[in-house]
Amino acid sequence: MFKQISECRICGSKNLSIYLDLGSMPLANALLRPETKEKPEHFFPLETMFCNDCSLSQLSVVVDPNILFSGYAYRSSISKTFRQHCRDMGVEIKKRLGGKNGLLALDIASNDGCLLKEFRSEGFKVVGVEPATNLAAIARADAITTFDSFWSAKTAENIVKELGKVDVITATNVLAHVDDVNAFVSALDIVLNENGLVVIEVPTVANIVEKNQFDTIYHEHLSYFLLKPLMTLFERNGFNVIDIQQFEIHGGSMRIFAAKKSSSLKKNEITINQYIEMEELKQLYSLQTYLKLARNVEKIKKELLSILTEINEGGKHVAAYGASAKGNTLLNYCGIGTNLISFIIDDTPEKQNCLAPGNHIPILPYVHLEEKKPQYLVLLAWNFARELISKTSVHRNRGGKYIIPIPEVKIVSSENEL
Ligand code: JHZ
Repeated sequence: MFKQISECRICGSKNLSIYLDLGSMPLANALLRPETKEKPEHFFPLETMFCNDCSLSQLSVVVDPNILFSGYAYRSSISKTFRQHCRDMGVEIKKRLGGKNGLLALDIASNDGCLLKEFRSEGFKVVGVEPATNLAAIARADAITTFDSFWSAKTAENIVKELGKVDVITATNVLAHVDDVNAFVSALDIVLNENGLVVIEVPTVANIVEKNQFDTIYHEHLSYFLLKPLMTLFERNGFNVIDIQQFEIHGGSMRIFAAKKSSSLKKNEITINQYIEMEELKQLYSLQTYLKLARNVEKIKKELLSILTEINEGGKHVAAYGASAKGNTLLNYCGIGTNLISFIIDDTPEKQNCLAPGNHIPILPYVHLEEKKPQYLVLLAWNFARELISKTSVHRNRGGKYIIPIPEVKIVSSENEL
């Protein structure tokens, strides 16, 4: 069901050092459904390693992707913030490609079609690739052509055969999920037009170390990126990284733009060099920087456990919002179960009435927040804290508070205190 990694997935180096061990964990999205909740859960080691040669952070194991992604409960379009991010991306990319209508956009791991819908509104023709059959079906119901498969050279060839080459390829929050990243990038070459653009978005490991975002470490995320190893990856496979942007989404992400080496698209040397200098300055190419994460993670665990225990002992009631994958790393690492958090609210229909993996906290629809009136809500999707606080006026107006676990445990009463 899983394999051990002994070589860096970008550069092949064996010079890898473990810097954080989160113990044995269930899969972050392996929710227990009412009909399967008696089945035994599987636990896998969760450790991060640093490549002392190319600086890529990566897990020490790879769980079979068929187990992780064939049916997938995460729907990109649940968050208004993410939908807006996709809308802005459509506008930005159209501008970069000269503002023409009718260009063909391919989205890899297109989920429920969240991003492609926005591209379509901008006048693109669109096609998605999505291995989770449940999500591909949602996109197709919205008339988005979707290939039901993992990204590979074969999928790329099928697209060329059926639709021809594409003008832009987007892949948001997927590269971190891929084991053979070299095969992933080299397959882009098959389907992209000569002057086409590749746009990749990934959360950055800089935020994990600086903002203690250890909860974004889970078995789906095999790699944790910096710009430098990404440049190595693209250059090894016929591409140049030509620009980079930074966004707050998902706790801090980078968007890189890549083009074929033969392309006439211009490289934004200044921005790229400045970004690399920033990574150097923050010592992100040094193992020592990553080793301090373990101490901070332990501190968050202690503080969160102590706050939750105190509140519960005081007779108050705690629930959570957002049955996020990262929430499950946080809860399971800290050893938090129904004794401390009685339920988790989530608006994703596929997650409701399931139990969260490992901790078995029930996941319930919004209406339970109104019925059960907890005094505290732990924001497990702290990356959407503003959106979640803003939509829970019912909780706020009766004096309910929010516990934000990351980057430090903090209790707030409103968005203004974030
Ligand atoms: P959210 C996901 O991780 C999955 P997760 C994935 N592995 C990835 O790479 C990262 O994103 C980047 C719910 N919610 O987005 C929806 C509401 O119910 O922080 C989600 O279950 N109502 C592909 O799972 C969860 O919270 C709302 O209004 O850690 C958010 O999960 C909002 C805003 C969210 O990512």
